[in-house]
Amino acid sequence: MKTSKKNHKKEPAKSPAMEKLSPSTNEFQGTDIKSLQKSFVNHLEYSLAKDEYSATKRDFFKSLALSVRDRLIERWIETQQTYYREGAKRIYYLSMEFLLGRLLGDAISNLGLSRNINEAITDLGYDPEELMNLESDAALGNGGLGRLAACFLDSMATLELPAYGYGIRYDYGIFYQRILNGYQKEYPDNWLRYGNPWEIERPEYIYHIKYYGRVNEYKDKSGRVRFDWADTDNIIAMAYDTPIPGYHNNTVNNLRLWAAKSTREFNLEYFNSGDYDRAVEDKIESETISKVLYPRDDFYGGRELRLKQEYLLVSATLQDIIRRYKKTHSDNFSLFPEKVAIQLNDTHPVLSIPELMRILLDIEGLDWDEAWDITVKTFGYTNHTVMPEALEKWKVKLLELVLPRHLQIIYEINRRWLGEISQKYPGDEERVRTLSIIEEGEEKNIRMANLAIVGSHSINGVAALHTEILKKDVFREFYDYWPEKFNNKTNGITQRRWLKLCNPGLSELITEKIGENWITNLAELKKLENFVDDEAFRKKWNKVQRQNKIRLAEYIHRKLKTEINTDSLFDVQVKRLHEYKRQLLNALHAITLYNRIKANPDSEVVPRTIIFGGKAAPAYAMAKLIIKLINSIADVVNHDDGIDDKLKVIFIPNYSVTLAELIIPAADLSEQISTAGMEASGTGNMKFALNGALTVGTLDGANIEIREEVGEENIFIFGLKSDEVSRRRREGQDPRSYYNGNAELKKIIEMIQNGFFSPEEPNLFKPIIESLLNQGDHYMVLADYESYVKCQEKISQTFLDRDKWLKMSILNVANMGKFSSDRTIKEYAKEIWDAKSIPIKLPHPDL
Ligand code: NBG
Repeated sequence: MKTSKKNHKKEPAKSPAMEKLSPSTNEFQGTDIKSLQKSFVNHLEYSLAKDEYSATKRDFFKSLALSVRDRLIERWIETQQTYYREGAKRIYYLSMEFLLGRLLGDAISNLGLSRNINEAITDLGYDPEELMNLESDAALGNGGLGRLAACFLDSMATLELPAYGYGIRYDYGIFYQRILNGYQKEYPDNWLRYGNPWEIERPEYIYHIKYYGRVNEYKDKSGRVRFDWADTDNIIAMAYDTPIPGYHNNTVNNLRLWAAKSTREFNLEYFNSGDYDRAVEDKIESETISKVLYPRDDFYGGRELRLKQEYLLVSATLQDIIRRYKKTHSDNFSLFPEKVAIQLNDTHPVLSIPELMRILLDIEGLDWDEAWDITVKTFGYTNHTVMPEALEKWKVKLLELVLPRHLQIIYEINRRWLGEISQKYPGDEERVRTLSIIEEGEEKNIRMANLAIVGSHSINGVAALHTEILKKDVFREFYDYWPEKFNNKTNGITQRRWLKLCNPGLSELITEKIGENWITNLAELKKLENFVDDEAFRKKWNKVQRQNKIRLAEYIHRKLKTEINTDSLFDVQVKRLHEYKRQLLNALHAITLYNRIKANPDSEVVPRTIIFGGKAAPAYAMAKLIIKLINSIADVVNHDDGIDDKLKVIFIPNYSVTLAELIIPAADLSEQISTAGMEASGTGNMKFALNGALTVGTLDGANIEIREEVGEENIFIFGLKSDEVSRRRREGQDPRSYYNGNAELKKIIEMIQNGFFSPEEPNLFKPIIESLLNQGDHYMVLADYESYVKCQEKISQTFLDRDKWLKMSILNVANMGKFSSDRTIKEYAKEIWDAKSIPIKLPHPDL
């Protein structure tokens, strides 16, 4: 930032001209209604060049966003200056994904401007909510991992931690999903089409990023062997900054996203010889590096472009971190780990480890041992999945081509590491093979998780069970060697977005009873337990939930033209489509209910609306087929006159952060039914429970800890446990025995198999049946079917007792304190980063 270039030890002197414009007289800063209106009108005219006749609704949204952004700027600058002045230890959160969603509502709420903005805009004759709905989602992430990063940014700013997010500014975020004829179709998410009012372009922060080339060895003046990475193809990384305000404080942290730019607009040689196309080709090729987010989570693809993306993030970020460090410490790197903590969000940014080594060795001239000591003390690594297909490996051949110096460094790290363990375990070759960073074989691979563990001082899982699985199974040998490096940090969510913002009705009701401290201290919710037996309170709770259900029903009606029964049990599963998340099990249950109603048309049933939402990776054929199956079931069920409004199946297209904010507060039941041992944590589970939905779930991920908090009488648990799943997988199971042993299940499978749901294409769902019956049913869908259906029966019975259900709902909310990302971040700050809060004082506190 410009101001930070000044001498940060003194208050920067203001020129007389600046003095005149100082914020205390600056109308753009005022938070009263008149000043807000003035800002709004000024932006419309002077930033957007529109008048009341030519302005579109989107212009009004933009003017509003820019007016709110103005109110962040002074705090933003002051925050950065304070960090310099105080010599703060900085936290850097490196992530290939930030699933931010919309930012306007969040900024308004965190600034405490909700009431005044509402009045100001309404008074001008516009509907603030309508304007806010015009903001497009910043959807630079796939699912839980990206949303977690966004929740963490909010918590770090609220806790006044000197933190920076670093990521990639993809031109296209996660694809837009439409459902056509029951099939998922992907469309580009052109989220920047109308500009992005939040980001500030920083052409002054550009860095060269090198690829390819070769490594030259030479001797420096003192005769030491050094390495130089030369003849590289270069591109430029350019910074775009987004302000991240804390809640009701003066902290505004920075999220810096990198875009790839060509080093030159044109290749002049081609241009001069008349080959215009060729001349721009280079530029286009360089800039594709930050074009698009890879739409797979829990899966690693091994593509060259993805490797280049990862290195773009890593190289630009480390150059930026070191530039900032040197401003205060010049080239004294011994203090680096005391001033810098870097958290690696999964293995995606793990090239940071050899990159920091390269900078310290080749550029700064440190020797290996010193550089390595600094590196290990600086990095922490968070693992987010145990699925083998998700653990990144890069082909040695590819690395050798794209990042030859890094490959050398990784080899040297591994040589020293293997030396260390061979000493500890002489002759134990099997163990050495497992611990090696290099996977031997026909094609050699670099195992990025192993590199992460060796190069970090902390390795954490994201829920208690997950961390145990890492220690006992996935990284067992590492845990044996370094038990002290491993720790758990159970995920959390920010209550500012996931209760206050998305569920204003419930928030107000809660605040009315227990005050508003829960907004920054979620444990306060415990006080709600005092009102469980208060009938009037329960009535109000019920009313809020009803209104949320009506709001969702209206959306579904508008979008899908399907009428749903708002008295029915809203049974919701929204999340990425994955076999391990078992949307299929839920679909089998839907068919079960359908068959039961058909068999006994006159019997009383608890009406249900089963709602699905979620994207399947475009290349994940099985997940896409499951979407088609759900929509085919919906087609049959929703058009069957005999079913009436006893059962509806709904697939809401294009699940996103913004849709989550609409759907989650309307749920009665939250489906968290992954195969035990496979969902590292889950965070949707927390969002639903915080909004009063009851959970049906397996003992997986954070479900286990949710059960601990809310009590087993307030959650519906079913199914195999994770050790039972492992045992069956080890010893083999016979999925057919479940099929033969349960007549209802058998009938369902046969219906799918015989084309009941796909009469035009009877074999359409064969791959699903094959995976269940003939390929071992890896995800234990059949094994868990019976226990799931029984559990669902109990849920329906409970739903009939409205009072009981409401009490359970209140008790769930009351006991969600643990699952605030504020709690998670405090643990990271204390146990991994050793970082302290730095409150920001504004130079003009009276504003
Ligand atoms: C996901 C897990 C979730 C977990 C989030 C956030 C990846 C690789 N992992 O269970 O599947 O809640 O990470 O930790 O996206």
